[in-house]
Amino acid sequence: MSDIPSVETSPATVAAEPGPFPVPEGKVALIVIDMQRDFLLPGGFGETLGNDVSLLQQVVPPLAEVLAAARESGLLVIHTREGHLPDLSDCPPAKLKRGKPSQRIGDVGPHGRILIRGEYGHDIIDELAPLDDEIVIDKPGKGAFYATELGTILREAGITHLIVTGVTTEVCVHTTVREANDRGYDVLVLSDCVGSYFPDFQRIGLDMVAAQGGIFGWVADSAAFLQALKQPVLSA
Ligand code: TIU
Repeated sequence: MSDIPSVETSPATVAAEPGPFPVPEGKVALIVIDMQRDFLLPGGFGETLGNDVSLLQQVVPPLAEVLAAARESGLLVIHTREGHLPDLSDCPPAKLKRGKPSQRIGDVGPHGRILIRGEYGHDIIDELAPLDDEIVIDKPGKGAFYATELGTILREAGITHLIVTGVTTEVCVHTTVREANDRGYDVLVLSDCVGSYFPDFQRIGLDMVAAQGGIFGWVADSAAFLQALKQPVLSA
């Protein structure tokens, strides 16, 4: 046993609901979910489902700021894209037929074949384009863990805490948050960096995460997260 006392450090914390969310050094990843042209631009998948895609634009400026700060702080940054192989072999028939969209997955739209990997519309918007060394996960489902390498990547990187952003709040963000929570991750959703085509779902979707003492995770706005990234790591 050494006589030298070990130095304990306490991580920075984000002021969040239902309580402070720790940001332990080297254990936090930023996940940016499905900020694809197909969901944000007119003529994409989101619009074919009958949605007003302009509602999602407000997410872009705060998320761009969070992305820049995460890169500067050295957080692991992971982007996801929802979509399918050109032959649709990874698209369940039920998903293909669901709803009454004006065009279906795989049909040709103004941004290429809708929700198909490799097409212009499937890729991430220019404002949030991944850097060459950042991870991009292609997922066939709404959740980022289902049928992807995300769990392995996080485990191998020693990640325990996730900052979740992207679209849409009640669909791919919620599904991913629930998947992560069941796998033992602590998850913080940034309220102004997630967006929905439905204002009521946005509000209630966020409430659902942090209700019951944080049944799925924590919620804070981007200002609180950016503030925490500036906090020094304190020695106890
Ligand atoms: N329709 C809708 O709100 N969302 C999706 O289909 N996918 C994602 O949320 N990414």
